[in-house]
Amino acid sequence: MLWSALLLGGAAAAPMFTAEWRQDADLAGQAWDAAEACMGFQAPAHALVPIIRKEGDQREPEVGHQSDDRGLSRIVLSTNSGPWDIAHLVSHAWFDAGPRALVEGRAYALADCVGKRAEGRLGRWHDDGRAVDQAADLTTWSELDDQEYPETTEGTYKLAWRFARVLQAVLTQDLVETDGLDWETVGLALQALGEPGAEIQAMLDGGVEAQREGLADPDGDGVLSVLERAGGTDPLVFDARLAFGETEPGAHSPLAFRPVPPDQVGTCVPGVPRGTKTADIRTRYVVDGEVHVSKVVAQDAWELVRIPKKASRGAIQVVGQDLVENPHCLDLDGVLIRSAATPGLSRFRPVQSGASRRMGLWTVVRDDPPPRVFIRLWDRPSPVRLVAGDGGRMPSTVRVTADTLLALAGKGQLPYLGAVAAGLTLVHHLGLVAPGLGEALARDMISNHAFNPISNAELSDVRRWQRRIKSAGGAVALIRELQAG
Ligand SMILES: [Ca+2]
Ligand SMILES: [Ca+2]
Repeated sequence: MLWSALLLGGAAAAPMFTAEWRQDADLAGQAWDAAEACMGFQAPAHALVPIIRKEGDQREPEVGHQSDDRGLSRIVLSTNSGPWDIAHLVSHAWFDAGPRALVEGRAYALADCVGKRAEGRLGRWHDDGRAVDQAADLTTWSELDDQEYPETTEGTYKLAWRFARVLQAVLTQDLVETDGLDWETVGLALQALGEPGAEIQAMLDGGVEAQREGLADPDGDGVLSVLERAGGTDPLVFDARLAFGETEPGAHSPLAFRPVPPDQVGTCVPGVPRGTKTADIRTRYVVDGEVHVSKVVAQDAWELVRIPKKASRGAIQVVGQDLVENPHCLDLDGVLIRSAATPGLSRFRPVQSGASRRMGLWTVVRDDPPPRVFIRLWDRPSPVRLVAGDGGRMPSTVRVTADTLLALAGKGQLPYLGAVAAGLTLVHHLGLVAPGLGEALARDMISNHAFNPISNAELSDVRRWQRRIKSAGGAVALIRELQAG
């Protein structure tokens, strides 16, 4: 065997990691083997690479990796560094030179591949695809930014990682794997791609806001918005084919396939077979890059479907032909209404769209998770009428003013249920979980008292609030009173 080693001469070999904690050296060795498998070649490194855990707040040496012209020479960890940090720092043996965002982003992408191969031993960095809160501009990101604006650091690492995934998607493997890749080379390669490349370049040139927007996956189909635009799909419309490689006929029908937002609240079954109250559904979701498909289960049409919390994206698929819109559950922007007994919830739809268009009643800022008001309609005599289903979080910004209410009441055109929905939503947005007030407001808003048999609150409660509205001098006055006090 000796002669073959001699023939190969100085061919790179895996380094030997040494560490005070034996587990660090073992994990680094596993990370190295996984990274080599991911990349298909060895990175330069010293034959012996020490791993140091520095004490507490000791300033020197800096946590990170060190390299010289012979490659990776040392890894410095803090006392809290975990397996994922080891995977990331080992990955820097492959990516060490060049602009910071290109180096860090590709090291993270490699560490992610390492984490996948190591099957949980090295951990993973979860990416839910949401736009990062704060970040520095990738094209100018430097160590200095981290010191001056520490709050942007984590977001910028995530942006850099996502940008590395964009490069993996559009550039040749050779180029993506080249240590020392610089912005000029990236720019030329993008230019050579024509229109899709120009889309990506425009995002880079657009600064940090354009990068935050383009390097996010708001529709949850797993493809970053800038790549969707480059590839001609809609960045705001979930595409089952992108997400799951779904090719079954009907998979794109909005009644058969619906994304489940990662808000852990649940989503309506979109469609049901005509004339039934149950739907055969399955869920599909992605955890750590793997697609999971559940078995088909029958579910009541008014129940919500959830996917596991850790899923990065998911969808419901309704199995069956001749689907109609689910009459028991309505999932509108910002409002979820479901009814165990009463079909015909689509009557709420014009109220919601009309209200948001004209008056902004449902103009809820969609922060994470989107704050939503739940309105649940039950058969009498259940005393449970309104459930605030947004986990106790109140919407951070809701533009509902007394004038809005006045305008709504003045129209006198809302269908009864719509007015109930508006009233309940309004009191919830005001921070008052008072079903009786919601219905009393609804009755006050509409001139037509042809009440629907559904009651959203106990009648005595409604009457109590009706008396308060009267003694306050009207609904607007009462709302002002309640807001003040
Ligand atoms: Ca997307
Ligand atoms: Ca899409």
